[in-house]
Amino acid sequence: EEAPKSDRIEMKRIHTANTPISVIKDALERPSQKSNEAIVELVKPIIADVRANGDAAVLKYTHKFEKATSLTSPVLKAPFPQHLMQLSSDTIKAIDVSFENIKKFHSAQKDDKPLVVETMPGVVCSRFSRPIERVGLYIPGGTAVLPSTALMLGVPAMVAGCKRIVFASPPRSDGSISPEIVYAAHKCGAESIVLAGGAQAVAAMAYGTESITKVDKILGPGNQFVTAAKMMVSNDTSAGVSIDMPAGPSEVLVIADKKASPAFVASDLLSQAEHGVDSQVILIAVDLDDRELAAIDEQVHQQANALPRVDIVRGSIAHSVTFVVKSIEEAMNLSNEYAPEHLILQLENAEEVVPLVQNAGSVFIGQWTPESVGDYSAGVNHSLPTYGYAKQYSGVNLGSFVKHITSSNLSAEGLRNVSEAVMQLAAVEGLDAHKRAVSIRMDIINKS
Ligand code: HSO
Ligand code: ZN
Repeated sequence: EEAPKSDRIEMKRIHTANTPISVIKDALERPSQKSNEAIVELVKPIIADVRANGDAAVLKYTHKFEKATSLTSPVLKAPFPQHLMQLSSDTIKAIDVSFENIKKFHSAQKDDKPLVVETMPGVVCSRFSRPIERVGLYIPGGTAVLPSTALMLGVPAMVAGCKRIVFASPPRSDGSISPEIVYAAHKCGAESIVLAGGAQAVAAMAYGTESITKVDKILGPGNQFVTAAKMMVSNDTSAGVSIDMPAGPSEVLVIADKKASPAFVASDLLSQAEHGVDSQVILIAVDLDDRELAAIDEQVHQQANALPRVDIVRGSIAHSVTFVVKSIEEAMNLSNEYAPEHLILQLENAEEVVPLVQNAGSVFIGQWTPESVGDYSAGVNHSLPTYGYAKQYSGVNLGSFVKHITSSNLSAEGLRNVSEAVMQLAAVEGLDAHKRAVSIRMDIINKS
């Protein structure tokens, strides 16, 4: 049965060949976010309250926002009781398989051998990494529970060797936390789970409370309150805390050619569209004709209507768009300009196109690689830059949990070799003590 026209779940379509650049640029804009200032005004007093009143303030906000009025402690400490991680064996298996793959891929990113370079004879520079000691990992609540996000943050923290791993996630109204998240936290060696969400959770981890560990870095996606709070605490030098990256709504860009299966293409678009009404999905169709485009539209409509989250999809599809372009090069130019969080290449020669990728969080290559595999189990991380930040940020990776320390080690010969350069530059800068620290040693070396 044909749905009435107005109920059609359909992306708008733009043929780039007969469309002004300004219209194309507009269509590539992200849906606008609520004004940042309004959010900051809401978040500020919450952060101040948690900072001043610790556990009591955190609990107060959890009672208020999560309606978890029975909760008497804002934190669940390890070892987590078995009855809080009761799961079906299928779910345990799924988490275990994903855990192992994520662990394998992130372990391969280790650089625990120091990098050593002799820049001049006797001048040895080196760089070595150390884990960030205490990390706070935020797992959003909201319309879907996301134990996969707990793995994407917890596994690299564990692999990196972070000493203290703290999770935070808003509890359900009965005060409990989903057993999948508790199990993931257990597998990653977390010391505790903060039972709070929003700005209050971020503030608690940034400053610490009587029962919540102060951390050195806070990672993880969240709504605009979480993002605003992360930005604010990372700007407060007295907190001494850093963050991963600004997070926005999820997005995918699919590039498809004539050979791509309309059903596959639609399923990929919808898997991102179901995340939230503010999600954005973009299709770039390379040289498809009207009949081929209609086949994809039809699949989007049919598959969307069969989804439990069809109402969310309706919202996100409303601000999503199909571009019809003439060539792969044109498609890649648009994609690089948009800098998608996820880029799916449903192209016959997908692998050959990868060198043209300049800006993207994570790439899914060929028809057998739906984004879902990366969201859960392939091993790559799903915590990725959104909102165009793929132009300058990497997704979460092992490096997000370590820092690098450099060292220099000079012999007398090395100091001799570099001394003139140092003393001359110190003189240019008028910093005599710097110069003397070299000359005082050179006097000794020259005497011997
Ligand atoms: N695609 C989401 C991650 C996710 N998907 C979690 C399912 N669960 C943002 O990259
Ligand atoms: Zn997803």
